Amino acid sequence: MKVAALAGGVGAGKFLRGLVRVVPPEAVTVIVNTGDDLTLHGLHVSPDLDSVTYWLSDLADRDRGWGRRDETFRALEEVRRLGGDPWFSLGDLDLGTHLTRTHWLHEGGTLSEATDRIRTALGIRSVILPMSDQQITTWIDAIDEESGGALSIPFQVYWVARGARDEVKSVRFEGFDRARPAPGAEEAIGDADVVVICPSNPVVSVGPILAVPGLRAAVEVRKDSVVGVSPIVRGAPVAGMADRLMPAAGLEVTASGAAAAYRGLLAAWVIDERDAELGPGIEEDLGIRVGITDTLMTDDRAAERVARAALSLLDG
Ligand code: FO1
Repeated sequence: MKVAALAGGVGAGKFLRGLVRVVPPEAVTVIVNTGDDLTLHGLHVSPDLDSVTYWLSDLADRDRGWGRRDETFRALEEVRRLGGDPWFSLGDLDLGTHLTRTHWLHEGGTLSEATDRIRTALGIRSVILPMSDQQITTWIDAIDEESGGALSIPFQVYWVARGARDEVKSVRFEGFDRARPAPGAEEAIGDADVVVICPSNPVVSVGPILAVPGLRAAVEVRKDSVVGVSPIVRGAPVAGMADRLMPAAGLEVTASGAAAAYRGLLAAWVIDERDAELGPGIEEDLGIRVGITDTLMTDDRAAERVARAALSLLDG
């Protein structure tokens, strides 16, 4: 069975570790959001690509969710001592990834090529693709918490530098009109037996992927084979900031609201057992099948259970 997975960061990383216990890792192609990418200290940083890569290679820090396990931050401490502004915490091991990727990009390689070299070097057998080799940037239009004025900032400035304190008005994807899907992304979706939408933020993780010209249409034609997993449990995101961003996109912060983000793209949706009462409403509203399980992925066994629940919904 071939699987194509649309993925953001932490929730997707955890889920994918379960997925590759259910299907052979080499049968999985992961298409990852790069709308959060940023340039820091001259380095190209791809937080969601790195989260997926670190989780699949079992190098991720399970407690923090992002970055490397057994990480140190000595280089950034030095940046601070010298008067630089290390507002985004890049660990010493993580910096090795950014240095290598940036070097290959400067040599003329593409982000897909760099991503493939990194995942191969780390022994990952699944294919990991950025959504596009062209830069698409997620911008947040918000109200400045201090001045009350309008603010337009890249996603990581909103989330990390400003601690998500500003009220979000809208989310924009800059550059998508000049972007193409990464080589192999449309084919992976077209060839897959199952397309999985990972438990990621529908607005700023999966939203940018679907904004890449051609990718929404590629998923739409496969909608009878698409299953998603809710990132929302009991009205709150399991990780991240979906509660601040979904209302700005006109979505209720519930498992139903997250499903509604994919109206017309899904055959099935997995919700948490704590939200079981929402199941019939989602089935009726979206005309899809709903599966119910414990979706909290505290370890790989739990993630495997969620992956099995998702895949079994499309059986027969
Ligand atoms: N998130 C934070 O809240 N603070 C950080 O300093 C931070 C650094 C960081 C470095 C590398 C990386 O791959 C991810 C990092 N993240 C950090 C996570 C990231 O900001 C977001 O959680 C994801 O982009 C959302 O999917």
